[in-house]
Amino acid sequence: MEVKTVVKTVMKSVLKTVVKTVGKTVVKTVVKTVVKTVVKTVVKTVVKTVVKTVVETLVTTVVKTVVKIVVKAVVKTVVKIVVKTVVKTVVKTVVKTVKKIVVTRSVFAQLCALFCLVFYHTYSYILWEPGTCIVYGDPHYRTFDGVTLNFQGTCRYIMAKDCQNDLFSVEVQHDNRGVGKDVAWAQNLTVEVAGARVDLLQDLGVKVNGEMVDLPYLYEPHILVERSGQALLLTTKIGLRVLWDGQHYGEVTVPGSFKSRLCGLCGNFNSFPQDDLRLRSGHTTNSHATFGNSWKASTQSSGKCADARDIVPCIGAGYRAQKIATSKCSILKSAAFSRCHRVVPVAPYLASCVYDLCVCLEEPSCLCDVIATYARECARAGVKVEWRTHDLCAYSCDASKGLVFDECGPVCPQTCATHQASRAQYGKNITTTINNNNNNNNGGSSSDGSSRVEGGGDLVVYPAGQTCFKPCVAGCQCTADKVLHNGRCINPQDCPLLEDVKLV
Ligand SMILES: [Ca+2]
Repeated sequence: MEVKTVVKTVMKSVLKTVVKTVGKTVVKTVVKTVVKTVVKTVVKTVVKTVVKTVVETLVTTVVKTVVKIVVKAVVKTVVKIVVKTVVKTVVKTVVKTVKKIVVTRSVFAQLCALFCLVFYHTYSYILWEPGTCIVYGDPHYRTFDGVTLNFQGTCRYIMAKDCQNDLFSVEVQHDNRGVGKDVAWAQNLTVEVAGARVDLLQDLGVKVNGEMVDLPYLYEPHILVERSGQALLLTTKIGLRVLWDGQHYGEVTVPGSFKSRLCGLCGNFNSFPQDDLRLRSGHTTNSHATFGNSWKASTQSSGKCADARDIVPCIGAGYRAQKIATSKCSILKSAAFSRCHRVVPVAPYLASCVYDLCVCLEEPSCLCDVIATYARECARAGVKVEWRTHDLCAYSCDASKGLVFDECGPVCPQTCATHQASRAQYGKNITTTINNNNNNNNGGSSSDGSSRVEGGGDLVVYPAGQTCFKPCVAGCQCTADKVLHNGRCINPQDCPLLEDVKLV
């Protein structure tokens, strides 16, 4: 029992020791292995992760930086190139386009101007639009193309002339009327046409080829000179018409067929005002005096004639005179003329008015002449202005003869002849043989067609209004129900029977 127990105990102890030792070794080995494995794995994993992370980060950063730098450089270069190219292209294109536009516009403008020129001239020529040049005051000219000219020469000048075919010429004599030595007025007109020389003189006298004549006067068959209101009216077969008021105002009207054919103080009638101050030599000038001097007529009444010079009368007249002149002329800007301001610019007439009054402040006719001229231009443009008053340029008409003042009466008033002609055939030209026995012209104051006609020829008269292209003239007229006969207004039924009326 004892041995068994001892053996058992020994065995138990041996076993315990063996198990303990084996277990210890196994555990040690296992633990060692496990730890080793774990550590190895952990280290491997950690190292791998760390290395991976480091490498990854490194690579990423490097790549990123490199890419960033490269991209930046590329972008910078690309942008630089693009901007440079774009700017260059844009500038080039803009310059090219602008050049093209400028050239195109220039060409277009030239083509347009050429077209307008051709169109304008064609238009003007087709319409045969007549042109009128006037002279008034001391003296001012408004040329066919609308330029206002102040010219104080005291000689004889070519006012208007057909310089291409020499069909007519109108000369104007200036004189200074004893008012200052540097100023002048139109004194008379001389018309040469169809081989005749007609002088339209002061106070409405008329000379034909040097001889005084009575009115109406027919120079067969080309020229008719007659009284028209308070003026002389010369009409010609070629369409030239000259009106002269016997004092200071004259107008020359020509048909459009004379366009660009004229020369003289009235300009060249080519529809361009810019070239109106053309000297006889062909050059243009800005000096009114130089221009006027170049158009002296070949024959001068006093043999020789001094050149005029450009003057500004208001400078010499002084401040007070200038102030009064401006004040008196302001009537042109008054309400009486307001309707006309829109159709006839008042500025040139206002300037002419002040200019004239600085020369002759105390002479009422100086003011009246300019205002009347402006009113006449208004009437021509279709605006009738009643501007005269009892105190301002009053006009007296002989009421005992039935005459009344009309600011805008007919240029060719109704007479016995025109009345009879109108009744014969309204609207057609007629020829009336004048009764030479009915010669009762009281000093040329009648234009009724019943007066003597030099040469005994037929006097061409017209139904009223048919050939009087001018809108109206200021003067003493008959009332609408009367006709003019021998300077008096009579009832049409009281007219003497004209001998013969026949159609042309
Ligand atoms: Ca011109």
